[in-house]
Order: sequence, then structure tokens, then C-alpha cells
Amino acid sequence: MSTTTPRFAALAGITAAAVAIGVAELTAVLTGPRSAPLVAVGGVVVDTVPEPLKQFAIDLFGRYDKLALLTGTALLLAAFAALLGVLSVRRLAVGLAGIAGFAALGVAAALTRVDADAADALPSLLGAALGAAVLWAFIAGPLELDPWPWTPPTPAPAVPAPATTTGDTAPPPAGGAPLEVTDPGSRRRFLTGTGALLGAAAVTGLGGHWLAGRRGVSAARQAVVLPAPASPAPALPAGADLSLTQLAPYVTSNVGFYRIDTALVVPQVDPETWQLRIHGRVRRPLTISFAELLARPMVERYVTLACVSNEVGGDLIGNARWLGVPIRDLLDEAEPEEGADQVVGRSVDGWTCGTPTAALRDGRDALLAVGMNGEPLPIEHGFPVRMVVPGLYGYVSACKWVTELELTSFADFDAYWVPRGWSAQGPIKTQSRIDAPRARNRLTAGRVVVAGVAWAQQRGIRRVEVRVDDGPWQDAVLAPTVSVDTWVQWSWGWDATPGEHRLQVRATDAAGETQTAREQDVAPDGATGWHTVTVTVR
Ligand SMILES: Nc1nc2c(c(=O)[nH]1)N[C@H]1C(S)=C(S)[C@@H](COP(=O)(O)O)O[C@H]1N2
Ligand SMILES: [Mo]
Repeated sequence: MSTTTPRFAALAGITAAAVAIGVAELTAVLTGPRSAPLVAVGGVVVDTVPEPLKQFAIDLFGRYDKLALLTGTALLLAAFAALLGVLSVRRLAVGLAGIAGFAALGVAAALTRVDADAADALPSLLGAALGAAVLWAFIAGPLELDPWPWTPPTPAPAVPAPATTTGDTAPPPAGGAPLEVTDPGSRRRFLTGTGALLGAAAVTGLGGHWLAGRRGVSAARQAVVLPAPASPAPALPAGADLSLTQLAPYVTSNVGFYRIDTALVVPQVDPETWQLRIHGRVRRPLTISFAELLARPMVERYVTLACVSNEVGGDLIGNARWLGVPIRDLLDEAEPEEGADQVVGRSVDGWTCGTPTAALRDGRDALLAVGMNGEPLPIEHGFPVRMVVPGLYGYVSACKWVTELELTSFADFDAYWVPRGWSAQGPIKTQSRIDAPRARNRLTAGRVVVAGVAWAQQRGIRRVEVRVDDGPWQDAVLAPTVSVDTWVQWSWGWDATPGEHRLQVRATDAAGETQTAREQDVAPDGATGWHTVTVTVR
């Protein structure tokens, strides 16, 4: 049995885990970021956690949900490592077996990711090997704590010592000193060792992360020169943006654009080697390179993208100017077979979405987009190529890092979110949101501008109404917009009186359909209900 005390043993366990993760991160510079154990295991978690839990995480952490997952995983790992350290004191084999277990988990996770190869096992294996060596060194090796070399001041008694002092370590000094007595010199050595290794692990881990990032495609992205559109976006009519504080701008900036995807590390797709394969139930399968795509006539359109997980009043929606090639033209060339009613967009990371073939051929501006607001697609928004389809929620249409369009049928294939409880069909529901004032704002009595956005992509917004405290619905003024595929800003002047008030909004689309008051959750096909904001007026 080691002389190491529980607290020191826990520290040794955490140090071993840190070294393991650090080494693994560095190895992943060579084998790719998705083979790093934290990311690989996190990826499996993302793909397998029950939907309500995932929704809860998105609600709780918003755009930081991935960071929260990785941090949570790391904290859990640290707790387990501390426990393994403590258990190792009695039997080192337990700790080593624990590390082997974690290595197996990391290897299994890395090898089951899309497009994994045998080398992806390396980060977990190398990390575990070094972690095990570190644990051994502190628990039973050269860095193990030595017992305090204390000997009783009096000669050994003639009678046999009482049973309590027959341990193999020296008895503690008199005076109620703690039982865990270790040599100060070895303690210093132990702490210096763990400190140095923790530091080294941090440097290797962060350095590895940084190096892996440098192997990314931001330089390749910067080098992309977007062609001028053959069919430019319409000019923004004056007044499309009311420019009110609190009100979402008509055009969402690239950095301000919401991001939703299952990718724990952003796929780095080299445009030089990128290809799009159109295959499946087509008469003429085709493959197109990035250069070939850029050489085709481009159209540029404002399209408002929305996430099905956007709650009433939520901000998982944005409006951008997209530049791309009409998907319809490419499908026409591929000649889909009769009955191939679904186009499966497949991302380089294996994620899929299923879009009705009809929606891609009915004349709407469904694009294979390469540009966003005048720039190449940001990497996290799908560089080099993504799908943008007006009128459909992102999960059934907006495949980022797209590399395949496979013609099939809805009867034959379920895309990523369908077996996870979401509807196979995802047309965007008519919705409206109050941006100004915000919930719980304190206002001064008098004229208050109430403003927000409303959307009904493909149909267009005909009318937006606001009411106060269940009073009569009042017509808001609609700002001009460029097409039925973007949201529209609206505003309404309110003579606010002192007290607490409830503001509500509802929109009517150009088909004459008014938003239902019935509140439905985001699953399985998008939230319904009226956005309601409570404010205090003084
Ligand atoms: N490869 C890939 N593409 C994806 C997703 C994904 O998880 N992986 N999520 C989709 C969802 S649910 C939405 S709402 C949109 C969001 O696009 P954005 O992140 O550019 O806003 O991307 C879609 N495209
Ligand atoms: Mo989404």
C-alpha cells in the first residue's frame, strides 16, 4: 500500500488526467481535432442525449451550449480522476484499470465518428499511456510520498506493542498529530511534480488546440474571391430598417448571426478538395468542384433563416444576403427520377437534412450558398458551401459544409433529426416578436414605440397587430421589405399609462392565416403562440 494520503492521491489522479488530455490534444494536431477524446466523447453525447435534455441545454446555455458541454465533461473527468487517484493508493491496478477504461471510451468514440480511421485511436491511447505513467510515478514510483522518518525517542518496549501500532509505518509523534504524516521533503517533491506536470499539460493542451486551429481553413477562406452575381439582390428599400435600439437590424451581421449545429469542432473544409456529389435516384449523377461551382451564374438574395428550436420570442433567427447557385439548375442536370421526393443534404461531418425535392425545384431561391453578406461563408456557417432554402426550418434544409445531395424518398430515409423526434417536414410557421420594449423594461408614461419583427417566409407578412392587456388588437405599421422570404420590421405607437402592462403581438401572413394563440412547444415542428412582454410604466 502506498503512503500517499487521499488529498495528495486525488491531486495525483487529476494530474494524470490532465497529462492524458494534454498529450491527446497535441496528438490530435496530427490526427484531426475530432479524434481528441473530449471532443469525440462530447460528439457521441451530442448525437445520443435525449432531445428534451438537449433542448434544455440550448435553453440554459444558448450559444455557449457546446462550451458548457465540454466544460461539464472536463469537470466530470476531473472528479473521476480524483477518485481513481484515491483508489490507487490501496491498489494501483484499480487506477490503471480506470485509465484503461477511459482510453477505451475515447477510442470507441473517436473510431465511431463519421470518416474515422485507425489513427484516430492514437490521441486516447498515447494520452492514456502517459497518464498511467504519471499515476504510477506519484502513487508507487519515484515521486511517491515518503513516510516521516520519525522513530520513538525511547527504546522499544520489552512487551509486544499494542495492536494499533503494528502498522508498517512508524507511529505518529505524540500529541495528537495527524495520522497521515509524510516527509516534508518528499511532499515538496510531490507538489512540485504535480504543479510542473499540470502546467506542462495546460501548455500542451492549449498549444495543441492552437496548432490544430492553425491547420484550419481561415487562410483558404480569406483567399476566396466571390464572383459578382448574375442576378443581384434587390436594393434595400428606404425604411426597411427602422434603426431602433433594441430592434433587431433588418440585416443580421455575420458575427451576430445565430449558430446551431451538432459540430463540437467546426469542420474545416478545404475548398481546393471540396466536391459536391449529386447522386442516388438520378439519371445523371454529377460531381462538381468549388471552382466549377463559382464559375456558374450566381444569384444573390436576402433570406431569413430560422431554427425550429426557436421559441416564441426567441432569437434563433437571422436575415442575411446570400450568394449562391440555384439548386434547381443542378438538380435539372442530374435529372431526378420519379418518386425521388426527398433530397438528403449531407455534411462532411455526417449530419443530414431531408428537403422536399419539390421545394428545391418550385422556383423559390433555394441556393447552394458560398457568400454571406458579401463575404465567403464564415467557417461556422458552413464554409465553403451550404444550402439555403427559403421557407423551411434549418434542420430540414440548411445543410452547412454540404458535400452530397442524395435523391431518395421520405419513405426510404430519415435524416438526422427525424428519428430524434422531429417532424420530417419543416415549413416555417408564421411568427412575430416584440423587440422593443424588452420584458421587464421600466418605461416612462407617454408615447412609447413598440417594435419588432414578423416573418412568414415564402408567404410574406400582410398584417401585424399589437394589443395591450387583452384590449382590442391594433394595427402596427409594417416597414418595407425586399421579398416574402425575409422578416419585416413593424412598429406601433403606444400611449403608455402608469402600471404593469402586458404587450402581445400576432401576425397574419399573405395567405390570410393569422397566428394561433395556441401555445405549442418547439418540438416536433416549431413553436406556436403569441409573444407576450410585460413591462412597468411609471
Ligand atoms: N452540417 C450541419 N448543418 C446544419 C446543422 C447541423 O447540425 N450540421 N444544423 C441546421 C440547423 S438546425 C439550423 S437552424 C441551421 C443554422 O444555421 P446557422 O448556424 O448558419 O445559423 O443550420 C442547419 N445546418
Ligand atoms: Mo435548427
